[in-house]
Amino acid sequence: MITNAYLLEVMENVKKRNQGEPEFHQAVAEVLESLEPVVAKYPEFIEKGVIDSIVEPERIIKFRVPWVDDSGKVQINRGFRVQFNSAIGPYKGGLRFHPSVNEGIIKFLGFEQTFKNSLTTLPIGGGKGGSDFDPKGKSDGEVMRFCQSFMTELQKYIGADTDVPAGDIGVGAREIGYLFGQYKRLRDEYTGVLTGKGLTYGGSLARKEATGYGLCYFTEELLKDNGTSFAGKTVVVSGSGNVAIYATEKATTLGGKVVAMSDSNGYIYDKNGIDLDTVKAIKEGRRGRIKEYLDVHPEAEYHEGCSGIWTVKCDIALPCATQNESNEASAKALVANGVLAVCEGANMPSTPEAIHTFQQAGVFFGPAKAANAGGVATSALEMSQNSMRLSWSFEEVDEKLHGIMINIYKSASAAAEEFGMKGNLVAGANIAGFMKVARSMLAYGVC
Ligand code: NDP
Ligand code: 2IT
Repeated sequence: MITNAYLLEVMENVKKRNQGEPEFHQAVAEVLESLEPVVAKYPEFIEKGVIDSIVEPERIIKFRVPWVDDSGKVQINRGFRVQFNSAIGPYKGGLRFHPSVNEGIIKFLGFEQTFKNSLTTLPIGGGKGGSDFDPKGKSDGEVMRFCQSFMTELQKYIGADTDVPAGDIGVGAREIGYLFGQYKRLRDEYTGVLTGKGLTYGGSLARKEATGYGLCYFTEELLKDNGTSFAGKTVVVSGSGNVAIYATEKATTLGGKVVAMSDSNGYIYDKNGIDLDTVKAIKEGRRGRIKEYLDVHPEAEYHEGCSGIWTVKCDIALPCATQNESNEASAKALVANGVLAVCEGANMPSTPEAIHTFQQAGVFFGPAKAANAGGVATSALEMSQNSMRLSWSFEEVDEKLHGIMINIYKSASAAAEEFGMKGNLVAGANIAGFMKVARSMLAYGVC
């Protein structure tokens, strides 16, 4: 709960100014609460207007995206780019294509991205974008026409030194290819304007794996600091997209056994451990549904509905699907089943009540901003390679990613301790991410 009168007023203003955007309010409330001891120690962040500024996006771009479907009908979607904060570098953050996308969702993601990107220690500001377009069930031609139309408008506002989008839900290698191709065509420019690109046209090795691998490197460090590891642990991973697949791969390599995964229809449970090649063939190969896993592994179980996955007994839970996918009831079920650690691969997958439940029960909790920062960190490494016009080996990128994730754990952990909240990585990540952005904003004066 926020108690500082000034921070309470900032929160009220955020609610007034951003009505009907509960996810954005949720993300801001969590950060402001974490900042209470920071503004007590450094009142200049209030006096010089940094707190008021940091909750207001620098720019919001909203546009119409017209495209023609396979039957010849004109379809209209809405596109967004929220350029949240450029204090420490060009806006950086993914694009999400999902029917649930609206301005509030993109704002919450752009806000969180600002602190996450700061935690990586790399020079990237915060931004996010997307559309309410649903790539599910669309042909490649429809997705291409949509992406080309989306980029025709977005290209006016982005650039390698201005704003560098990437993937998120519903935006993977296929979409990035269409988007980059259209940018290049319109601007006649071959620069690192997007990340997550294909390896033949400027992509970085290990970017595809980076969020999931980074999540497990972070989790391993948290476990190590508490005298344990992935070895021999039972793991549940929600989702079965980019983050979930590579989290499952790395958790398995580190000695864990992943027994459940999901999509928005339901979850699979395989007591023998998930066969990831089958999941990759279904999801990366043919964009199928997770229940098709049973066609290959009839001994596994499929359950309709996605929240049931949190009732599966496990030592480590890695939510990797979407925001607020784990609520108080899910958290209580995990705690009752003896969960040891919960680390967030998705952005804001746990509700505030779920986080409270984990913290009260002494569960090691790794918040999204810190735990899933490996994807954007590796995007920044892709930007470095593009600027140099050179590329690093998989091992080189993976080693840098590993070092970055260890460092993020350490700085979140140290910040929590410094401000009297030892072990509270939610507060630690928010504070550590805030300090660099806030000090830069102070240096710029009012701007
Ligand atoms: P993908 O599109 O590759 O996969 C998303 C997965 O989550 C799918 O299994 C999808 O199921 C499921 N999902 C999506 N929306 C919902 C929903 N409303 N309810 C239930 N399940 C849902 O996306 P990513 O793996 O890239 O992203 C997953 C999460 O990780 C997101 O929160 C994203 O913001 C975050 N993230 C991603 C990064 C990246 O580099 N890609 C970096 C850091 C965070 P279905 O197929 O049925 O829709
Ligand atoms: O939420 C995220 O950090 C991402 N979707 C990745 C953003 C990026 O620019 O790589």
